[in-house]
Amino acid sequence: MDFPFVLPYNKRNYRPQGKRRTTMLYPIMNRSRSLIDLGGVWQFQLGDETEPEDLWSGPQEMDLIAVPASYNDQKDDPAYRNHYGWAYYERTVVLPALLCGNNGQRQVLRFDAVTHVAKVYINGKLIMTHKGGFLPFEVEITDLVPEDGHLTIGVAVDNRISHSTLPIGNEGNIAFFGSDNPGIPSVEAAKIWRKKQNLPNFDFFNFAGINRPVRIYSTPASYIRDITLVPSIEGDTGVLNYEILMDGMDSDAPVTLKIIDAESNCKAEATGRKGELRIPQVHLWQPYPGTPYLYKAEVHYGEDCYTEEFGFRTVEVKGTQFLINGEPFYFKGFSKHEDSFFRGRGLDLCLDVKDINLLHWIHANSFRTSHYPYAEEIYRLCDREGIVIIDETPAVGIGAGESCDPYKTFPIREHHEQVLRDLIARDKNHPCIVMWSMGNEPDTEHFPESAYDYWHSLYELAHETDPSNRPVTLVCCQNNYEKDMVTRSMDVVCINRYYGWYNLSGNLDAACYGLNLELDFWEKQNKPVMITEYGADAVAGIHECVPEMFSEEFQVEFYKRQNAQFDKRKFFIGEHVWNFADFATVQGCMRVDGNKKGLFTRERRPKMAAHYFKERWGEIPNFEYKG
Ligand code: GCB
Repeated sequence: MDFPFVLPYNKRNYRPQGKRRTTMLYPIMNRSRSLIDLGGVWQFQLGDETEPEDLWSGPQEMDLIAVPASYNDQKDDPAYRNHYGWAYYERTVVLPALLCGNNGQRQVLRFDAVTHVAKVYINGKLIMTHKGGFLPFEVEITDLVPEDGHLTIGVAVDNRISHSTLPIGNEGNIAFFGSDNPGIPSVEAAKIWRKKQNLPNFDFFNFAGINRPVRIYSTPASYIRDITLVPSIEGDTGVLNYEILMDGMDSDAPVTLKIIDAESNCKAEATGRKGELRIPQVHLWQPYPGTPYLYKAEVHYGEDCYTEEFGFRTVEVKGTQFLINGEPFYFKGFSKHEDSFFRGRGLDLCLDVKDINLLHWIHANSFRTSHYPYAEEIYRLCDREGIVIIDETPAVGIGAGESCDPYKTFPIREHHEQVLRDLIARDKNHPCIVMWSMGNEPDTEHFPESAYDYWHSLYELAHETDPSNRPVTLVCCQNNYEKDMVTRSMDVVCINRYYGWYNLSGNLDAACYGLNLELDFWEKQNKPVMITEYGADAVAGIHECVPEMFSEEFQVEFYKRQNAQFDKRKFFIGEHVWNFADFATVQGCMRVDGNKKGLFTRERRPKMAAHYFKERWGEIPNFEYKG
């Protein structure tokens, strides 16, 4: 049974744990919708593992905390940085009179992402619970807004990761401080140093909290709930199949749709919730430096209206090519992270704009949202700026070594399916997205059949769910590729490889040998293949005449040698460097102040390798690189 995603709160249908319906429009302000941003300084207190009650009393002594942002680095306190369990946020606002009372408007409280579990309270009562730290959720609060407009919003946030969360945390949550091998002969003596903590099965810091905006928006009582746009191209005509979902009070008002071009001309219009529109001499959405031309779909329904931008572009896998608008595309770019000083994983629009400009500077045309869905704002920027995206779920870390089949032991499938559906529902209309990645580096080697069953049902789900039926992939780790049955069955083979770094460390001759052996294998599979991660840590400022690991010179040499191998292979359709920038991760003996594989430092200064790639990618066209 499919319960409504937006839960109008009243006693009859109060269902905080209800299964969610996966449609949700990005919140906008226009003539029919108001939008209030609740970003700012909230009150905050760390909790423990105790499950919060259904009634909110509001923690007594509260710290200040900025929203949106992760809480971990906002105070120089190990309790913040290494927190394990719940944390509490609270803010009281007074809504304007025109948004209160029975005014024929719905008020909706929307969270763009709370990491990883959120319990939301309004004026003391629990109204919603949401699991999953990287996708939006919302709840209708119309009946909860009192006449005087006072709203106390409480949010309890749980940052614990486990085998049942995405990303995956190692079960047990008990670790020896500093090392898994304490070097203390007596286990009993060593236990003194054990402490409960998150043990990520992934290599990025487990930043938590209200990481993305919190907003209250209004719609008329009868409203547009979702818009699906499926553009295609016939000759020089753009064909748009569309479907509009409406909800709220019963209304027989007609639905109308207008297509407006970038010069504000109406190019086509239609009435009805579903149909097809044709636009002759259509302008295509092309990756930069082509023109990422955008149209607007303007939908009216009764008193409501909503405008969604979209682009006409096609994506297709044909033989060993990845075609955008019918031409073979070469991916030049990065796997990235949402990561910055102080904010952690918090939305930072200035950083997003800076990163897009750096992508242009270095002549990149694409990136992957490793290892989770990013904030909606970056996709909107990429639509405008012509940057191509591979959009990834937070399924990272599904693996537990050769003695444990994660697909039989991790209770994750249902959540994974929900996240995949939610991701596609959120992002389906973006022209910048050309492929879905179901996850990063799961175990596909030790239990090849279980892995195949698991990933193939998700693969089919992704294809069924995406109205535009984009290609689907799974990003695979350095493994025994001869045993792995999943990777070769994806629409595009995406491989993360660390020849010369984790494997055959420092020996670039051997690395090229290993890489070429593997490329020979892939050549026979008759699929497009791209590298979605390869890289070497380089500590900015370490220079050497004879390049050795961790120096900037080694990082350049590493890439030069491997790129030369890729250039020889026609089926090889792209290179995504790991990583765009240095980033924070779990402390450990392999990491010096974070992961240093960035081409840019965490503060976005270029290393030598950034200059090397700027030159290389400046000479590689988006299309027809391999003929
Ligand atoms: C990988 C992971 C990525 C790590 C990277 C590394 O294979 O996908 O999350 O950060 O290697 O630097 O070790």
